[in-house]
Amino acid sequence: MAIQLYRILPLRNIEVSEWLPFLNCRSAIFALCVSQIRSGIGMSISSAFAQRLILLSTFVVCGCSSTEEPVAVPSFDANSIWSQALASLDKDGDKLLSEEEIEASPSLTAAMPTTDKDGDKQISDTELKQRVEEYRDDYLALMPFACLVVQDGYPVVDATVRLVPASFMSDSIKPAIGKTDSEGFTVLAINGMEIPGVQVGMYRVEISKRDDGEEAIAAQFNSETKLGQEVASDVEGIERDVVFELNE
Ligand SMILES: [Ca+2]
Ligand SMILES: [Ca+2]
Repeated sequence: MAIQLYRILPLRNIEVSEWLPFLNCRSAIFALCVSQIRSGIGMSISSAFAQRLILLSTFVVCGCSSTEEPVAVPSFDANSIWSQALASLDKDGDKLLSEEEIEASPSLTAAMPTTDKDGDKQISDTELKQRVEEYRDDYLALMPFACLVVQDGYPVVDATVRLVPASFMSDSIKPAIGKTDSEGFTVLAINGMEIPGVQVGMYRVEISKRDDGEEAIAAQFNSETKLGQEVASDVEGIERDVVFELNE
């Protein structure tokens, strides 16, 4: 019998009602184990309540049958990730990632506050491996991730937001995608998944919008993106909507 664990960090506009139909349709037996809930869950939760709540619950789904592959907790191989990071970023071959080398990776740049443990603006093997161990300790299959896309103070409507795993993590985690609504807001999901949520890890962010077949957003936000995002339970501000400002 397959058993999966989904620990869920709710964000604004993500309602429990969005998750329950998914879980019901794929579960012969459905058990909802609520831990660390400070008050009750209805079929929906208010925005304010969702914002205040840090760690909601553990869903245990047993006996699933579905054509959709279940989302497993990623298995991060720290040694492999470090080797791949060196191969793509360590240009001078000193087995240390310098500030200049890190600049080439928007995903690692975004993760510096949590990964650069000694604050010297460089990343050593110990630091990256420790961060990967922390991802493993999170033990999350999915984390809700919501964002706003803004340009010159206005929402960017109908833009596609992609979280693309860092090249050195592409074996461990999957890309996620979302499309902004009339408020420039979107909740991301792994490509092809109905259930919202993304995997813990480091991503570059690509934001694209087609107008008459032409890319309407500057290359520095898509094909040559400088945007990055780390997803993990201890990333500052992750429990709120992340704001991407497309100011050139
Ligand atoms: Ca180096
Ligand atoms: Ca360091």
